[in-house]
Amino acid sequence: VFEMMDGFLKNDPVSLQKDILDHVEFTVARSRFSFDDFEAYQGMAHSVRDRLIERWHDTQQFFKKKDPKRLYYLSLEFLMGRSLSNSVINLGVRDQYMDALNQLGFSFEILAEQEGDAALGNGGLARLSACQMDSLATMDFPAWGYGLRYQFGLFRQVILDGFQHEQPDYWLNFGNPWEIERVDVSYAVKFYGTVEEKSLNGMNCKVWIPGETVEAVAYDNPIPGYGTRNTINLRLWAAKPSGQYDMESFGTGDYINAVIDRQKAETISSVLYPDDRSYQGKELRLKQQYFFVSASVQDIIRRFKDSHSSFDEFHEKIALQLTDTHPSLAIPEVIRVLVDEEQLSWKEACDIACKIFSFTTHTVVPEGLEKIPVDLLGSLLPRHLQIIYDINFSFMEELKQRFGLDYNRLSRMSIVEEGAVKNILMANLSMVVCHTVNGVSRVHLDTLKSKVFKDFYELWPQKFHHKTNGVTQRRWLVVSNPGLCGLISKWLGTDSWIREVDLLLGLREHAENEELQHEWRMVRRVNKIRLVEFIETMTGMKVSPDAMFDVQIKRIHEYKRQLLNILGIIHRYDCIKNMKDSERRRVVPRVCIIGGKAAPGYEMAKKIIKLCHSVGEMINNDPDIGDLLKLIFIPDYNVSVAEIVIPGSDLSQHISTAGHEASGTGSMKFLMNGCLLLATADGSTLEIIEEIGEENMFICGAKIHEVNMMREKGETIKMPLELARVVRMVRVGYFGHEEYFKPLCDSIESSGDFYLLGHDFPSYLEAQAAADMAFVNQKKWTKMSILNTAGSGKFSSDRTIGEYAEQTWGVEPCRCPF
Ligand code: 26M
Repeated sequence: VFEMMDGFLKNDPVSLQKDILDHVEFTVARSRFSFDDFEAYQGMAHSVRDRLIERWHDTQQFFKKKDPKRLYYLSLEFLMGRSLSNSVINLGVRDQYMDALNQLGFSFEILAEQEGDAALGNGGLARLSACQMDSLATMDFPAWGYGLRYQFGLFRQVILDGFQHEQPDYWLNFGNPWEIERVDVSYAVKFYGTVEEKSLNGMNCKVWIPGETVEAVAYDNPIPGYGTRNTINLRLWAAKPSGQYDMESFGTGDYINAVIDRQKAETISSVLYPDDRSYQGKELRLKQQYFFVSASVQDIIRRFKDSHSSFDEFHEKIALQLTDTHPSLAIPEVIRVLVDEEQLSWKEACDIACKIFSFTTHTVVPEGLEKIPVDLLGSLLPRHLQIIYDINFSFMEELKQRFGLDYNRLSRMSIVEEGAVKNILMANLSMVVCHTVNGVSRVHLDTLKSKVFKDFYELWPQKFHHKTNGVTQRRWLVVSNPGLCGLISKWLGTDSWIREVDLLLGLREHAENEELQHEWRMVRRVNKIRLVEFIETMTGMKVSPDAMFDVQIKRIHEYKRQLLNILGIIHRYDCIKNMKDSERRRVVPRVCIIGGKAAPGYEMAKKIIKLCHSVGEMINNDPDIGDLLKLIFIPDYNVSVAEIVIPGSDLSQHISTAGHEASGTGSMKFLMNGCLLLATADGSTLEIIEEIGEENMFICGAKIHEVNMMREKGETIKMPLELARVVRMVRVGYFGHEEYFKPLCDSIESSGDFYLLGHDFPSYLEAQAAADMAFVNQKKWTKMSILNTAGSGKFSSDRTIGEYAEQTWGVEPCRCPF
């Protein structure tokens, strides 16, 4: 069926056309003479898939031959979004496919929109994992990702009467051309049971007699690099009933029930937990974590043993990166396999574990750290609990040696938290065993050292590092903003910045060039019009592209302060209402856009969404206001929505209470796309200020040390009048639902204003006014916009991954020849 050249699939438009049609006929099973957009998408996707598989094979064979140190990237969440555009761009065959499709009478853009998002994650952490996979592939690192193949990804958000409702995400219902099912790659994962002591060759051994077995089946997702043949693997595990034991059935009823019972095994990988805040001690979540970890560790050890006869070289060939503590059961699992199954000594196993594991934490608050009730762990994984106790015993001995009998310190640092319910603290376990812990921005590392992990920092300062997050310019510029991309390449005289992002700096010298400025505005205008059309489709609202598009899109959280944004909008509305006509003529028209999901159990976040709708309802229908102000809530925010919204935004908000956002990666995507930032000095925005200068941003709010001081002193400030006024409007029911909104008002006025909206409101309004002023001067604005893109190089995940590879993992590129 395939047209080959030199043993490779051919990529000229004629071959691609034939290929697409063959897939429409034989894979999709439609007539090659009559098929719709979705079928065309499927045909094309399968043709792209063939090319991915081709390179994936070559890469894996090459890695096998070279046997370099490999990185295994373990994450319970990956937010991959769509794959079609990204794949053809990274494979370098976009133009050829466009030609092929045009000749068939289809449009590439329309086909790309047929694809649904792969949303196997919640937010920042999960999208970071996806960006890092792209960089690992592009930079030729011998890496593998491991994750869970949830049957239901992050819930779909439906808004009814302004309230969020959650619906299941049936992302696999129409098939998934981007995965390869490996029925032959599967492992037994065991749960429950007991541990017995046995004597083996005179040695005292622990034997785990499990009570339940579930099968983990591999699904491989090829990740193509850009400008390289390298295509790495993201292996996701799905749970299936184990085929290990034949069922004893007595009569039909038992047989039927036995089959139904076994089918329940599949629930383990059925649904993603939609909370990106805290651990809740749920058994199913713990099962997911161990299921994923156990399958991955078995796979890694099997691959190692394929080409090595002892474990001497294990740590020289393998680095295991834990994305937060979610996969940290990998630590006792590796030790268990080495000791119980491979007969290594306890010391040998622990030494290996200490050399291969590193972890990155993505939280700032101690409440965000993961805890597992000892009873739960002991019943689900009895042997692992023993191993954790043994690790803790040695660790406590080490601490006593070092600090003497300082019981307070011992209890603070213990992996076992004593109390009414005993817990295992996964962060402490990770701290003890991992050779490195990374923060996700410089200030995040400071917080880890001085607060969350203070004791551990005193003990092991050399373990603490940071790798400021980054995002991939392939997805966030090349895929999502082709217009700007073309313009950048034209003015730099090269498209090499797609692999070497620092070249973007070259735009600086042209920032005031009128021709570039004009073209820059034109491209941005086209993107805004695309966003206008998208808003109309999603919400039925018509907005004007002449207005300033002011955007805040991210998960809804109190600390991210969407409430501050909405209260600011009410203030703006109130001001405009009270203006004379002459003043109104000077108002800069704004379209305020908010989007994001609230965790289903997070009541305050859900109230913020409703408030946004109620305020929007009033403002958008006020004939007094017209186009001067609009408030739009974009429903069901996800990766592909971000790809449309970010390139079309003028101003974006990143206004977390200082000290609460570990990093934040949305800001980086806006920065690259030439959108200006209105931000507090927190997480990554502090480093953005260093790159582009304070004069090119709108900064507001308390600084981190001020927040800390105010909290320590329990200082309460007097509510600023402007804030008191807008809160009052909400309180007295100006926007309806006064009972429902009361807790929001109370959080500011009666419960100590933990997130400091009162303190930050005046400077927030000032920053907003400064943005208005700047927008009036389009020359100045465009210059700032160009400087944003020019200064965004540091925030590429290529830089982040380069640092991890060199400083944390010790892995080197391994480039498959073309
Ligand atoms: C935990 C237990 C049960 C279910 C879900 C969770 C859980 C899942 C995701 C908890 C937290 C999760 O993610 C946290 C997260 O996304 N953190 C963000 O990470 C980004 C990448 O480093 C940073 O840029 C953000 O600042 C940080 O909030």
